[in-house]
Amino acid sequence: MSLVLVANRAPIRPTPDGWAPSLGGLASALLPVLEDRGGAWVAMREPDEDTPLTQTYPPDAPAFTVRRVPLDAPEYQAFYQGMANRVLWPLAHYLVEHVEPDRTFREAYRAVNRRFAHAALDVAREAGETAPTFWVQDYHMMLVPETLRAGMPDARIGFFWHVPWPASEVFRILPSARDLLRGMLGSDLIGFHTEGYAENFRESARDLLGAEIDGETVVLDGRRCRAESHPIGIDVARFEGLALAPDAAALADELRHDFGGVQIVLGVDRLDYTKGLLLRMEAYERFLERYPERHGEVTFVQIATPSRTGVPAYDRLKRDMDEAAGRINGQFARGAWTPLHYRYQSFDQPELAAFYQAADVAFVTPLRDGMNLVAHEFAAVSGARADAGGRPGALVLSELTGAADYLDGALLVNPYDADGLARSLADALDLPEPDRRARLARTQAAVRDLDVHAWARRFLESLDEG
Ligand code: GDG
Repeated sequence: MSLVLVANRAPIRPTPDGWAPSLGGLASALLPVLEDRGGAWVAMREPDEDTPLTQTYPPDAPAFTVRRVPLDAPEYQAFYQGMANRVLWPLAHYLVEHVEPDRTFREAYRAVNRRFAHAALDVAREAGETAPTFWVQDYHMMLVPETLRAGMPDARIGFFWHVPWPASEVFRILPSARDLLRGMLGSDLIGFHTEGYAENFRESARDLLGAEIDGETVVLDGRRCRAESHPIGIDVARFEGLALAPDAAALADELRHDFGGVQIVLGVDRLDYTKGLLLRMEAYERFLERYPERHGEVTFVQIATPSRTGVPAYDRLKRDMDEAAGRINGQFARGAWTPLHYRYQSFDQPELAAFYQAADVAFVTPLRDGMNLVAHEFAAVSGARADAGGRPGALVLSELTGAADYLDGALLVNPYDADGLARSLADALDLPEPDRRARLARTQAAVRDLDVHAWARRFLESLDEG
C-alpha cells in the first residue's frame, strides 16, 4: 500500500542543475521509504516560490509525486509565521511569554490545514487508493488527521510530533487547545521523541477532552489512538561518511589552525530563542571570568544559522546576540587571541562536519528541545574520527532536551544555571582522554541505535500493526 506524507517542507529543492533532496533528517529518512513504497509528499509552496504544483520524482525514474499547496502572502504570515511560529512553537517549549494567541492566526491555521488534508486526499484518490497510509508531520498540521479521517475512514493515519509536548496545564493555555487535540486524535498512532512527551499528550486528552486512557491508547468517542515514544535519530552512515571523507581531516585541521590552535568549544543552532543561546553566551562569560588562567587557551565558536527572520522575537534575538558577542570579545580579547567566534550564517554539511571534527567540546544547551540532532551529529562525526585514531570530543548537553534521555556518556547540565554551565565546560575541557573516549563510545552507540532509517521503519511498522 502506498504512503502519503504531509509535511510543511517539501523533500526536494530546485538547484541550478535540476532537483536535489532537501537537506535535513526528515527528507533523507523518508525519501528512500517513498521511493521504495511509492506514493506522495504533500508540502507547502511559499508565496514567492516558483515550483510546480505537482511533479514526479526522481525525474528519470518517477517513484512518487510531490504535491504542493500554494499559500498566498497573508496565509503564509498567519498560518506559518503566526500560528505555527508565534503560538505553537513557543508553547511546546514552555516559553509562554513568547506565545501570541490571535484569532486570525487560528482561523488561517484551520483553513490551511483543511487544504493540506484535501490535497492529500486528492492525491490518494487520483492514485486509485481508498485506504492508503497517511503520515502527517509536526505542529504545523495538527488538524489534518481529523479531516483525513472524515474523507477516508479506512485509511491508516500516523502523526509524528517533533517538538516537546508540554504539561497539560501549559497546553491548555491555548484558546483552541481542545480543537487541536481533537484534530490530532483522528490519527491511529501519534509518535513523540520521549515517553514523557507521550504521557503529557495523553494527560492533555484526558484533562481537556475527558478521553479515557488505556495504557498507551487514548479512547475518545469510541475511537482509539495510540501515543507512543519513537525517538528520531540522524542518517548515521551519512555523517560517519562525512567524517571519514578523504579531505575531512585536512579541513578540520585547517579550521583548528584558523582558530589559533587553541581548544575549541562549539555551538551549532538555528538562531532560535529555544536553543538557549543568550544564556550560553552568559555562561561562557562566567567561564572566562572564573578561569582567567584559561585565557588564550580556548575559543568558543558559535554557528547560528539564520531562521524565521521577520518574526519579531527572532529579529530581537539576532540583535541581542550581536550585542553579547561584541561585549565578550570587547572585554576579554587580548593580543592575537579571540575568545569568541560568532558566525551568523549557514554552512554546507561537509563544512559542518569539519566543525564537529575540529571541536574539543560541543556545547549544546537548549532551554527545551524535542530531541536535538546536533548532539547526535557531533557524536557520530567525533566518534568516527576517534575510531580512526583521532581525538575524541566531549559533549555537554542540556538535560531539558529529548536527547538527554538517550545519549549516554554526555555531561548533562541545566541550561538556566550559568555557574553550572561554566563549571561543566571546564570539566569537559579537562576530561582525560581515556574518559572522553569511553564516554564518546557510549554516546556513539546510542546514536547508532536511533538511526533515522530505523526510526521510520519502526514507526511505520507500529502503524501497520495497530
Ligand atoms: C526540530 C526540533 C528535533 C543547523 N545549522 C546548519 C545546519 N543545521 C542542521 C543541523 C541539524 C538541524 O539543522 C537542527 O536540528 P535540531 O534537532 O538540532 O533542531 P530543530 O531544527 O529545532 O529541529 C528538534 C528535530 O526537529 C527532529 O525531530 O530534534 O528538537 O526542534 O540537522 O545539522 N545544517 C547545515 N548548515 C547549517 O549551517 N547544512
